[in-house]
Amino acid sequence: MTDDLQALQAETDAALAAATDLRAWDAIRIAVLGRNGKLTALLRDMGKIPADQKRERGAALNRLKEALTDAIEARRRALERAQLDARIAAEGIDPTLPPRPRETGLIHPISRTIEEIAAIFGAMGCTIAEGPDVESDWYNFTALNIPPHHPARADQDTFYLPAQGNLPPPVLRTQTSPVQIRTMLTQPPPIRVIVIGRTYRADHDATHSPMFHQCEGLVIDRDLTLGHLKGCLIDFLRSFFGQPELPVRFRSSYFPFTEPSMEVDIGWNRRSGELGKGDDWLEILGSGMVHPRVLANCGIDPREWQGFAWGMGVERVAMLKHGITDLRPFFESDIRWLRHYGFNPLAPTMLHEGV
Ligand code: 2NL
Repeated sequence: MTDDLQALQAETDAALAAATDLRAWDAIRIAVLGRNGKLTALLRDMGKIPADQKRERGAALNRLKEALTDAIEARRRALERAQLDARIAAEGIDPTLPPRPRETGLIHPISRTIEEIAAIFGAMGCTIAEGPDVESDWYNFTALNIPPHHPARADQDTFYLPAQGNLPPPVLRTQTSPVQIRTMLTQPPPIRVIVIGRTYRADHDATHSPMFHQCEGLVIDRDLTLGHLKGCLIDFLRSFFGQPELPVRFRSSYFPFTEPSMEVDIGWNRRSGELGKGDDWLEILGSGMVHPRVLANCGIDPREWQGFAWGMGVERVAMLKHGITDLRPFFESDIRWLRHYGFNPLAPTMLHEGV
C-alpha cells in the first residue's frame, strides 16, 4: 500500500477510536466515504494514474475501501452497543429476567348482566336512576303502599339501622323501588326509568345472599295498559336471552304496590336447564300496573296518569343465562370462579348485534 493510502487508513482508525458517540462517528463516515470524502476523492483520481500503475493502485484502493467500510461499520456496532449498555445500566433493567405474566382483567358476570339490561331498556327509551342504599321507612315501605304492621314488612327480612329520635328506624333498602318513588317525586311524568342496584335482606343460604342486585323499571304515561307492560317485558326477555321466540307467560299475582299484579314466566326444560325449550315454566319477573295509591303518594294524579312497573333479581337472570348454579361465588372474589365466568372486556357481545 502506498503512503497516502496508509495515511488515510491510520487517520480513519484514529478518528474512529476517538469518536465516542454516533454523531461523531457519522461525521467520520461522511468525511471518508461520502460524496466529497477522502476515499471517494482517491477513487475519482484514478483517472490521473499512469496506465502501468492503474492495476496495482486500483486493487489497493479496493482493499482500502473494504477495510475502511468494515472498520466504520464495526465502530457503529460498538458505539450502539455501548449506548445500549449505558442505558441498561442507568435504568437498572435486568434483561435476563423472564417477562412478567400479563393479567387481563375480566368483567364480573353481575357487571356484564347490568350492562346488558341497561342497553336493552336504554334502547326502549329508559334512563337509569340511582338512589341511596340506606333508606327511610317511608321511601322503602310506606310510599309503596306497605303501611306500618303490613305483613309485607315482616316477610321481607329487613336490616334495620338504629333509629334517630322518634322516627322509624332507617333500613337497608329491601328493593330498589324507593328510587322510583324519589324519581316520581322529583320528575314530572311521563317517566321511563330503570333502577339497578344493591338491595339487602337478612337471609343467607345457597340461593339467598344478604346483599344482592335488583333491576326494577317504571313507566308513567297517559293511557298505559297491561298490553304495554306485556309488550315491553316480552321484548326485553327475548332480547336478553337472545331467543326471538322465547315463550313468555303472564300469571296473575299480588304485590302491595301494583294492581293488577302479574308474575312473568319463561319456557324452559327443568331437567336440562335449557331455556326456551321444554314444557316447564320458570318465574323470572314480577310486574304490574302501578297502584293508584302509590301514584297519589308521589303527587301524580292516577286519573290522568297510569304506570306499569316490574322487578327482577340480577343474580337470578345472570345464573339462568350462563348456567351458573350457585349464588354464593358471585361475592366471594375467588379468582378461579372469576376466570371461568368472567367476560373478556374486549370481546364483542350480543349487544353489538343490536337489541
Ligand atoms: C320482584 C317483583 C316488582 C315493582 C317491583 C314497583 C315500583 C314502584 C311502583 C310499583 Cl315505585 N311497582 N316495582 C312492581 C312489581 C314487581 O318486583 O319479584 N322483584 C324481584
